[in-house]
Amino acid sequence: MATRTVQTVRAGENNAKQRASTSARNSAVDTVRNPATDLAPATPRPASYLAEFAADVRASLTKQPQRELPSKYLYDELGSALFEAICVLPEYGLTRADARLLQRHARDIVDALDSPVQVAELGSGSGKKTRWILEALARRQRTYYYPIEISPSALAACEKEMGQIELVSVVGYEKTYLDGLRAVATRRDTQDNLLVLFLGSSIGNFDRGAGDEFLREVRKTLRHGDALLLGTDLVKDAATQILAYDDPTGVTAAFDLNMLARINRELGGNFVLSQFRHQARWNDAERRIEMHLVARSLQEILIPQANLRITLEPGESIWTESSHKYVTSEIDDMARRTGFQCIDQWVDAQWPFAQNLFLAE
Ligand code: AVJ
Repeated sequence: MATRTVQTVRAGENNAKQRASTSARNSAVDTVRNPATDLAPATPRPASYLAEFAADVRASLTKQPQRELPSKYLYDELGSALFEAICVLPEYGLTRADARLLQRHARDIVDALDSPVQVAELGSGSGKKTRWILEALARRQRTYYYPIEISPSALAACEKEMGQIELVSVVGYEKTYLDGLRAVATRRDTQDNLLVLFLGSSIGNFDRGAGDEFLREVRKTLRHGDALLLGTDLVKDAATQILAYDDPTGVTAAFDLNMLARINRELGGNFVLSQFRHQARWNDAERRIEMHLVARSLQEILIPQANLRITLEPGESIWTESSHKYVTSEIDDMARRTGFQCIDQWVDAQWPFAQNLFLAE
């Protein structure tokens, strides 16, 4: 059937017409059986990727008084798979609330926008919950869907799933949020409106100031009449929030610890994972959950490919992620400060989470 299209634009590629060839790459014979390198990415990384990873690791791990690692590096192939598992944890209600709101209000959301609408998604992951929006739009027009995702495995899964929907054409961008969005914005037809999806409260990874700055950058790529659907997890009681980021089965701990394992695999690091403990902290002043990896004993860390040697004291932590939480009343202001108007908001009844529809002013 000629109604289905799936394409991929890899980092560093500009040819949007190139067909997805993930399966061909994956089936290439891998002769390396070293457990550390067996997990190397199946799709080629841009040449600059390792140098940038090394520089980021070096800069963040040497920060004082609090050492850090950038949360975007949680999402390699294993990290993305562990995140998918987090999303089905009973304690992590966020993803289900997000999906419920999309399922229930897809029609209201798309009805607020003038046809024709093309859809871009920042950090699509596997894209499962986006189906409701795409189906609602495809009922009235052929719909172009541009998932923007840095994890090749997540992007491939997303393209496969969403490419099945009648009257939906998928062009994946293996790029960072803003690079991807700029590429999509240049490609779209002049008469088309763009709906940008930023779901799952991924905005929460940014400090509040940086979040504003990011939304302003998103706004710059848009035109009047375009829209942004922003998912925001809302403040709830501290115990519920901590359990959501430190579940009893240890999936979130594995997700967090995998960042150290990734540094060992890709940069030759010597982290001993059993000597680190995952911890979730609620920071009330900043209204955010922080994930930390706490050294159980003195650790001499060597990361040759980042040209780094550090000593971690017993009890010293590496801060790996922040998840900011919001109150519904702050969202209007956030929109106004960043060049949008919040025209609608839907809140889940079971798990406090809001879907916010912003129009580009
Ligand atoms: C994908 C960034 C929204 O902060 O809730 C889940 C990531 N980290 N459990 C979040 C995450 C630990 C998630 N975001």
